[in-house]
Amino acid sequence: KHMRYPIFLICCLILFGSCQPQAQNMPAPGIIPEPMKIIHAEGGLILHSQTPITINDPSLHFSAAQIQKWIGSPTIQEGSSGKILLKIDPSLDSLGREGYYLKSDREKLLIVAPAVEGIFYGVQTLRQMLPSEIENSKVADPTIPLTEIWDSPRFNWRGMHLDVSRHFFKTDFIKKYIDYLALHKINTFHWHLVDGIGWRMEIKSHPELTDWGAWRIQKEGNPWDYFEIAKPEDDRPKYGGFYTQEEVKEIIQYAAERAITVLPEIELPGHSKVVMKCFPELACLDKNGKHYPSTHVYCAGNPDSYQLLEDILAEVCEIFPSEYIHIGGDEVDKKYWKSCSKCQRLKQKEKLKNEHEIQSYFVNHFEKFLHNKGKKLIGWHEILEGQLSPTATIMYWKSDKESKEYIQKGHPIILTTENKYYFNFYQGDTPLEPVAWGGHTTLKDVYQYEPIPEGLNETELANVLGVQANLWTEYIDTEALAEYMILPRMSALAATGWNQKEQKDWEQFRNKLPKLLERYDQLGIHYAKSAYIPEI
Ligand code: TNX
Repeated sequence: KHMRYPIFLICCLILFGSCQPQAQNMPAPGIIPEPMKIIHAEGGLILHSQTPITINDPSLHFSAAQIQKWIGSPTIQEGSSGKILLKIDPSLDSLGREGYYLKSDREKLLIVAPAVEGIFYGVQTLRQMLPSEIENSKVADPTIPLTEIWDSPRFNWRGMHLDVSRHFFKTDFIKKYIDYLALHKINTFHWHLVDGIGWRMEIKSHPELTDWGAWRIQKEGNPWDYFEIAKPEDDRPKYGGFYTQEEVKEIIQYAAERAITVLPEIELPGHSKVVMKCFPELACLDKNGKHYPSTHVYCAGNPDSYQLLEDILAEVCEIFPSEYIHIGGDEVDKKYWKSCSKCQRLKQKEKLKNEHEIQSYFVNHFEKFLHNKGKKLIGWHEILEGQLSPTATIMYWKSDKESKEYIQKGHPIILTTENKYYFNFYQGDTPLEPVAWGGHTTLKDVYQYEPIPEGLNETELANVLGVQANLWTEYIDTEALAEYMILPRMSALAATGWNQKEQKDWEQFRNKLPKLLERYDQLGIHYAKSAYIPEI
């Protein structure tokens, strides 16, 4: 009779055990970009929705709130131990500000990093370990694989650009765009706010800039044809928009929470057609001493050009906390300077040898100006023509074939190599794709591109700050099309920005991608399905 009790007990235990949720074995997490080192163990950890999230520093609140949203934890509390713990620990300094350590065992989940950025990236890794449904709605008690991860990026600069000048994209979309960057651990959003016929940022000292530059005459037809600048007094239907300074601050804050720096670009001295419409007296003088009616270049011999740009940049520096300000500097048509008496006088006075040196004079003026405001200057690589200050940073945008030559010029450099990182290029079979500008760069081309050429010495290698892709929007007039052009190619850029050269593996990446695409589906992203052909 006594024997019955143990049997009864065992039965109870078995029954109780089967009521308890048991974590299943989980497949390897398949994270993009692949973490630096990952050890995958058998089994899984259930993240119970009743479990509070513990943080050891108030700056981690945003990351904790993301997890809370995904799994529905009731509270975020401060402390230094817990079943879901985010912890800043300066002793992990060797991982760098963006590095982190993540461990999930049968008991708990720990993400520890030397800085808030690393914690954010640890949480983005966790995100990809959770079911993709979390992107849409809370998933109670999800199971994550048991893993140990040590992670840290290859490049400090992992950028993504968006041209909002050719077509305006609303604040809500800019936030979505920033969300996409965050998911891929991209840390810089290059906001191309100004170009030929578009001026998108409110400048309080010169409201004319947006009065003219934010609007064009509404037109049916091809997106690249919406080129008629609307005069402020024109009462035909207008197309466009601009960001108020309040909205700009909101975007900067939104990005900062996601470990993203916003780099503003104000184009000078070229690509400024609408500025010349708005301030015709800043155009160069023709042979007859009259201002050119239609140029896109500031007159370098007119002190008012410098004054206007200083007023603008002063406001930009005030608002943007970024270390750098981008001043454009690409594709300046110097023929206007050549024929302009004011520019020629400047050339003589400053003993400038040619028009390239006028360009450097112009750029160096603003480098000093920015420097006095505590900022560093970035320009497209054309600013190297002439005598440039050695502290200026270059964004290189020509083909990968010549990038070595530019890296060796000795300036800090970011590679946005046109034939690999222009996401306005076609990505699939041309006849089947929406009309695009430029060449053809597939997902595989982006992934397999190694941005550092062979044969550089240590100093030259140290010049390379990192990589960035650009989205020029002459042909891209809708949010859906912008998403289509950047995704999934941005996941391949992210891999190059994050992973060491030896770690990259196309087969592995290709096999992991469908999981990320599921996440895009949950997020409702209009990504290019055509870009992913499993067998290629
Ligand atoms: C050149 S690339 C530009 C952009 C255009 C792009 C495509 C670069 C620095 N400048 O202003 O959008 O070509 O047309």
